Amino acid sequence: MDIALLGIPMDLGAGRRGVDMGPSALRNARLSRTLRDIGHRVSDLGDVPVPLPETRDKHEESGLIFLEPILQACTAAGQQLAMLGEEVFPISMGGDHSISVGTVTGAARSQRSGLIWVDAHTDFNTPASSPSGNIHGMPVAHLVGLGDAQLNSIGGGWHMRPEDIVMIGIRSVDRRERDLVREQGITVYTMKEVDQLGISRIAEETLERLGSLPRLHVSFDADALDPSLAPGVGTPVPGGLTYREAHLLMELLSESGRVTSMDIVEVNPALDHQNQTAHVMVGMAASLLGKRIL
Ligand code: HAR
Ligand code: MN
Ligand code: MN
Ligand code: MN
Repeated sequence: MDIALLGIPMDLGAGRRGVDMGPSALRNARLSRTLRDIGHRVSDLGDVPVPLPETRDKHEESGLIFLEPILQACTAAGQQLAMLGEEVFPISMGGDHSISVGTVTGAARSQRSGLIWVDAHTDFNTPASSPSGNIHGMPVAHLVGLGDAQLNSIGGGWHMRPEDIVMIGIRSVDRRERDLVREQGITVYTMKEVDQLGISRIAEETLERLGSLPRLHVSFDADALDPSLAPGVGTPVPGGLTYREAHLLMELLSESGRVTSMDIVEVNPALDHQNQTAHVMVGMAASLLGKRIL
Protein backbone atom coordinates (compact mmCIF):
# COMPACT_ATOMS: atom_id res chain seq x y z
CA MET A 1 0.00 0.00 0.00
CA ASP A 2 1.03 3.65 -0.47
CA ILE A 3 1.19 5.42 2.87
CA ALA A 4 1.61 9.19 3.32
CA LEU A 5 2.74 10.66 6.63
CA LEU A 6 1.71 14.21 7.51
CA GLY A 7 2.89 16.01 10.65
CA ILE A 8 0.72 18.60 12.38
CA PRO A 9 2.98 19.88 15.19
CA MET A 10 0.25 21.67 17.10
CA ASP A 11 -0.37 22.02 20.81
CA LEU A 12 -2.71 25.03 20.55
CA GLY A 13 -5.77 22.93 21.31
CA ALA A 14 -4.36 21.34 24.46
CA GLY A 15 -4.10 22.75 27.97
CA ARG A 16 -0.37 22.13 28.23
CA ARG A 17 2.63 22.45 25.96
CA GLY A 18 4.59 19.63 24.36
CA VAL A 19 2.34 17.68 21.96
CA ASP A 20 3.72 19.87 19.20
CA MET A 21 6.78 17.60 19.43
CA GLY A 22 4.63 14.55 18.63
CA PRO A 23 5.51 14.31 14.92
CA SER A 24 9.25 14.44 15.72
CA ALA A 25 8.84 11.81 18.41
CA LEU A 26 7.01 9.47 16.01
CA ARG A 27 9.61 9.95 13.29
CA ASN A 28 12.32 9.35 15.86
CA ALA A 29 10.56 6.12 16.88
CA ARG A 30 10.95 5.01 13.23
CA LEU A 31 7.37 5.15 12.05
CA SER A 32 8.23 5.16 8.35
CA ARG A 33 10.86 2.43 8.55
CA THR A 34 8.52 0.21 10.55
CA LEU A 35 5.82 0.55 7.90
CA ARG A 36 8.33 -0.05 5.08
CA ASP A 37 9.44 -3.26 6.78
CA ILE A 38 5.84 -4.50 6.54
CA GLY A 39 6.07 -3.94 2.79
CA HIS A 40 4.42 -0.56 2.27
CA ARG A 41 5.68 2.37 0.24
CA VAL A 42 5.92 5.33 2.61
CA SER A 43 6.33 8.99 1.77
CA ASP A 44 6.71 11.68 4.42
CA LEU A 45 4.96 14.89 3.38
CA GLY A 46 6.63 16.86 6.19
CA ASP A 47 4.80 19.16 8.56
CA VAL A 48 1.93 21.59 8.14
CA PRO A 49 3.03 25.03 9.39
CA VAL A 50 1.62 25.76 12.85
CA PRO A 51 2.31 28.98 14.78
CA LEU A 52 3.77 28.82 18.29
CA PRO A 53 1.33 29.61 21.11
CA GLU A 54 3.78 32.20 22.47
CA THR A 55 3.31 34.27 19.31
CA ARG A 56 -0.50 34.37 19.36
CA ASP A 57 -3.29 35.72 21.53
CA LYS A 58 -5.27 33.01 23.32
CA HIS A 59 -8.63 34.83 23.16
CA GLU A 60 -9.61 32.82 26.21
CA GLU A 61 -12.82 34.84 26.69
CA SER A 62 -14.24 33.43 23.44
CA GLY A 63 -14.52 29.91 24.90
CA LEU A 64 -12.38 28.68 21.98
CA ILE A 65 -8.72 29.07 22.91
CA PHE A 66 -6.43 29.79 19.91
CA LEU A 67 -9.31 29.37 17.44
CA GLU A 68 -7.70 31.36 14.59
CA PRO A 69 -4.39 29.47 14.28
CA ILE A 70 -6.18 26.14 14.84
CA LEU A 71 -8.54 26.94 11.97
CA GLN A 72 -5.56 27.69 9.76
CA ALA A 73 -3.66 24.52 10.64
CA CYS A 74 -6.72 22.26 10.34
CA THR A 75 -7.65 23.79 7.00
CA ALA A 76 -4.11 23.33 5.67
CA ALA A 77 -3.95 19.71 6.88
CA GLY A 78 -7.38 18.92 5.43
CA GLN A 79 -6.45 20.38 2.06
CA GLN A 80 -3.19 18.41 1.84
CA LEU A 81 -4.97 15.16 2.66
CA ALA A 82 -7.86 15.83 0.31
CA MET A 83 -5.41 16.14 -2.59
CA LEU A 84 -3.96 12.65 -2.10
CA GLY A 85 -5.04 9.86 -4.41
CA GLU A 86 -7.94 7.81 -3.10
CA GLU A 87 -5.77 4.71 -2.81
CA VAL A 88 -3.21 6.47 -0.59
CA PHE A 89 -3.51 5.70 3.13
CA PRO A 90 -2.69 8.86 5.12
CA ILE A 91 -1.38 8.82 8.68
CA SER A 92 -1.70 12.21 10.35
CA MET A 93 0.74 12.73 13.19
CA GLY A 94 -0.37 15.14 15.91
CA GLY A 95 -0.30 17.26 17.63
CA ASP A 96 -3.25 17.56 19.92
CA HIS A 97 -6.60 16.04 18.98
CA SER A 98 -8.02 19.27 17.53
CA ILE A 99 -6.13 18.36 14.31
CA SER A 100 -8.84 15.79 13.62
CA VAL A 101 -11.36 18.43 12.59
CA GLY A 102 -9.10 18.84 9.54
CA THR A 103 -7.61 15.37 9.17
CA VAL A 104 -10.84 13.33 9.35
CA THR A 105 -12.49 15.72 6.91
CA GLY A 106 -9.56 15.69 4.46
CA ALA A 107 -9.01 11.94 4.65
CA ALA A 108 -12.67 11.33 3.78
CA ARG A 109 -12.08 12.80 0.27
CA SER A 110 -15.71 14.03 0.39
CA GLN A 111 -17.11 10.50 0.77
CA ARG A 112 -19.28 9.02 3.48
CA SER A 113 -16.89 7.89 6.14
CA GLY A 114 -16.92 5.86 9.34
CA LEU A 115 -14.93 7.06 12.33
CA ILE A 116 -13.41 4.87 15.06
CA TRP A 117 -12.42 7.18 17.91
CA VAL A 118 -10.00 5.40 20.25
CA ASP A 119 -9.64 7.68 23.26
CA ALA A 120 -10.10 8.05 27.01
CA HIS A 121 -12.29 11.06 26.16
CA THR A 122 -15.29 11.52 23.86
CA ASP A 123 -14.00 14.94 22.66
CA PHE A 124 -17.62 15.92 22.09
CA ASN A 125 -17.70 19.30 23.80
CA THR A 126 -19.03 22.37 22.07
CA PRO A 127 -17.78 25.84 23.04
CA ALA A 128 -20.91 26.12 25.22
CA SER A 129 -20.42 22.81 27.04
CA SER A 130 -16.61 22.85 27.37
CA PRO A 131 -15.31 23.35 30.90
CA SER A 132 -11.85 24.32 29.58
CA GLY A 133 -12.15 26.11 26.24
CA ASN A 134 -9.49 23.71 24.92
CA ILE A 135 -10.39 22.76 21.36
CA HIS A 136 -8.87 19.25 21.65
CA GLY A 137 -11.94 18.41 23.76
CA MET A 138 -14.26 19.43 20.88
CA PRO A 139 -13.30 17.83 17.53
CA VAL A 140 -16.00 15.16 17.25
CA ALA A 141 -18.84 17.59 17.97
CA HIS A 142 -17.53 19.73 15.14
CA LEU A 143 -17.21 16.77 12.78
CA VAL A 144 -20.97 16.19 13.08
CA GLY A 145 -21.73 19.88 12.61
CA LEU A 146 -22.34 21.10 16.16
CA GLY A 147 -20.58 24.00 17.84
CA ASP A 148 -18.66 26.86 16.25
CA ALA A 149 -19.62 27.86 12.70
CA GLN A 150 -16.04 28.55 11.58
CA LEU A 151 -14.62 25.27 12.90
CA ASN A 152 -17.60 23.65 11.25
CA SER A 153 -16.97 25.07 7.83
CA ILE A 154 -13.59 23.31 7.49
CA GLY A 155 -13.85 21.03 4.49
CA GLY A 156 -16.62 23.12 2.94
CA GLY A 157 -19.46 21.86 5.09
CA TRP A 158 -18.74 18.12 4.83
CA HIS A 159 -20.02 16.45 7.99
CA MET A 160 -20.19 13.01 9.49
CA ARG A 161 -23.35 11.22 10.51
CA PRO A 162 -23.45 10.48 14.24
CA GLU A 163 -24.41 6.87 13.46
CA ASP A 164 -21.12 6.48 11.56
CA ILE A 165 -19.05 7.11 14.70
CA VAL A 166 -17.88 4.48 17.23
CA MET A 167 -15.83 5.43 20.30
CA ILE A 168 -13.68 2.92 22.20
CA GLY A 169 -11.75 3.19 25.47
CA ILE A 170 -13.83 6.03 26.94
CA ARG A 171 -13.52 6.78 30.66
CA SER A 172 -13.63 10.56 31.07
CA VAL A 173 -16.63 12.58 29.89
CA ASP A 174 -17.74 16.02 31.11
CA ARG A 175 -21.27 16.43 32.45
CA ARG A 176 -22.80 18.43 29.61
CA GLU A 177 -20.70 16.59 27.06
CA ARG A 178 -22.37 13.35 28.15
CA ASP A 179 -25.81 14.75 27.33
CA LEU A 180 -24.63 15.75 23.84
CA VAL A 181 -23.12 12.31 23.15
CA ARG A 182 -26.39 10.67 24.19
CA GLU A 183 -28.60 13.09 22.26
CA GLN A 184 -26.59 12.52 19.09
CA GLY A 185 -26.73 8.75 19.46
CA ILE A 186 -22.99 8.14 19.20
CA THR A 187 -22.00 4.48 19.77
CA VAL A 188 -19.67 4.43 22.78
CA TYR A 189 -17.74 1.51 24.26
CA THR A 190 -16.52 2.72 27.62
CA MET A 191 -13.82 0.84 29.54
CA LYS A 192 -16.66 -0.90 31.33
CA GLU A 193 -17.80 -2.45 28.05
CA VAL A 194 -14.19 -3.29 27.16
CA ASP A 195 -13.98 -5.22 30.45
CA GLN A 196 -17.40 -6.85 30.09
CA LEU A 197 -17.53 -7.72 26.38
CA GLY A 198 -13.87 -8.00 25.52
CA ILE A 199 -12.16 -6.02 22.78
CA SER A 200 -12.63 -8.69 20.09
CA ARG A 201 -16.42 -8.57 20.37
CA ILE A 202 -16.23 -4.76 20.29
CA ALA A 203 -14.10 -4.84 17.13
CA GLU A 204 -16.63 -7.22 15.56
CA GLU A 205 -19.62 -5.02 16.43
CA THR A 206 -17.77 -1.93 15.24
CA LEU A 207 -17.04 -3.52 11.86
CA GLU A 208 -20.62 -4.72 11.60
CA ARG A 209 -21.75 -1.12 12.03
CA LEU A 210 -19.14 0.66 9.91
CA GLY A 211 -17.53 -2.00 7.71
CA SER A 212 -19.64 -1.39 4.62
CA LEU A 213 -18.95 2.37 4.41
CA PRO A 214 -16.66 3.49 1.56
CA ARG A 215 -14.06 4.92 3.93
CA LEU A 216 -13.07 4.21 7.53
CA HIS A 217 -10.83 6.41 9.66
CA VAL A 218 -9.14 5.41 12.92
CA SER A 219 -8.33 8.35 15.19
CA PHE A 220 -6.06 7.01 17.94
CA ASP A 221 -5.46 9.24 20.97
CA ALA A 222 -2.49 7.88 22.94
CA ASP A 223 -4.39 8.53 26.18
CA ALA A 224 -6.79 5.68 25.31
CA LEU A 225 -3.95 3.43 26.46
CA ASP A 226 -3.32 2.84 30.14
CA PRO A 227 -0.96 5.56 31.45
CA SER A 228 1.44 2.88 32.70
CA LEU A 229 1.97 1.93 29.06
CA ALA A 230 1.70 5.41 27.51
CA PRO A 231 2.77 7.97 30.11
CA GLY A 232 3.60 10.70 27.58
CA VAL A 233 0.15 12.31 27.33
CA GLY A 234 -1.24 15.59 28.65
CA THR A 235 -4.46 14.25 30.16
CA PRO A 236 -3.77 10.74 31.52
CA VAL A 237 -6.74 8.81 32.94
CA PRO A 238 -6.22 5.56 34.89
CA GLY A 239 -7.75 2.31 33.73
CA GLY A 240 -7.03 2.39 30.01
CA LEU A 241 -6.55 -0.16 27.25
CA THR A 242 -3.82 -2.71 27.82
CA TYR A 243 -1.05 -3.36 25.31
CA ARG A 244 -2.76 -6.48 23.98
CA GLU A 245 -6.28 -5.04 23.95
CA ALA A 246 -5.10 -2.13 21.82
CA HIS A 247 -3.02 -4.34 19.51
CA LEU A 248 -5.84 -6.85 19.09
CA LEU A 249 -8.21 -4.02 18.19
CA MET A 250 -5.75 -2.78 15.54
CA GLU A 251 -5.14 -6.33 14.26
CA LEU A 252 -8.85 -7.06 13.85
CA LEU A 253 -9.48 -3.73 12.15
CA SER A 254 -6.52 -4.42 9.86
CA GLU A 255 -7.84 -7.88 8.92
CA SER A 256 -11.13 -6.34 7.86
CA GLY A 257 -9.28 -4.51 5.07
CA ARG A 258 -11.73 -1.59 5.47
CA VAL A 259 -9.59 1.06 7.18
CA THR A 260 -8.45 3.85 4.85
CA SER A 261 -6.75 6.43 7.12
CA MET A 262 -5.43 7.07 10.63
CA ASP A 263 -4.49 9.78 13.13
CA ILE A 264 -1.92 9.36 15.90
CA VAL A 265 -2.47 12.15 18.41
CA GLU A 266 -1.66 13.49 21.87
CA VAL A 267 1.86 12.02 22.09
CA ASN A 268 3.69 14.42 24.42
CA PRO A 269 7.46 13.77 24.61
CA ALA A 270 7.87 16.44 27.32
CA LEU A 271 5.88 14.22 29.69
CA ASP A 272 7.21 10.88 28.45
CA HIS A 273 9.98 8.50 29.48
CA GLN A 274 12.58 7.76 26.79
CA ASN A 275 10.05 8.29 23.98
CA GLN A 276 8.15 5.19 25.15
CA THR A 277 4.72 6.52 24.13
CA ALA A 278 5.79 7.24 20.55
CA HIS A 279 7.30 3.74 20.27
CA VAL A 280 4.07 2.18 21.55
CA MET A 281 2.04 4.21 19.04
CA VAL A 282 4.32 3.21 16.16
CA GLY A 283 3.53 -0.39 17.15
CA MET A 284 -0.19 0.38 17.01
CA ALA A 285 0.15 1.84 13.53
CA ALA A 286 2.10 -1.25 12.45
CA SER A 287 -0.68 -3.56 13.69
CA LEU A 288 -3.34 -1.47 11.96
CA LEU A 289 -1.31 -1.60 8.76
CA GLY A 290 -0.95 -5.32 8.61
CA LYS A 291 2.07 -6.36 10.66
CA ARG A 292 1.58 -10.05 11.36
CA ILE A 293 3.00 -12.12 14.20
CA LEU A 294 3.25 -15.21 12.03
N1 HAR B 1 -13.02 16.92 28.36
C1 HAR B 1 -11.96 17.81 28.70
C2 HAR B 1 -12.10 19.13 28.01
O1 HAR B 1 -12.96 19.34 27.20
C3 HAR B 1 -10.61 17.22 28.37
C4 HAR B 1 -10.59 16.47 27.05
C5 HAR B 1 -9.44 16.70 26.22
N2 HAR B 1 -8.35 15.77 26.43
C6 HAR B 1 -7.84 15.06 25.41
N3 HAR B 1 -8.62 14.77 24.36
N4 HAR B 1 -6.73 14.61 25.46
O2 HAR B 1 -8.99 13.48 24.16
O3 HAR B 1 -11.33 20.03 28.26
MN1 MN C 1 -8.75 12.95 22.17
MN1 MN D 1 -7.99 11.85 25.12
MN1 MN E 1 -17.69 20.46 10.42
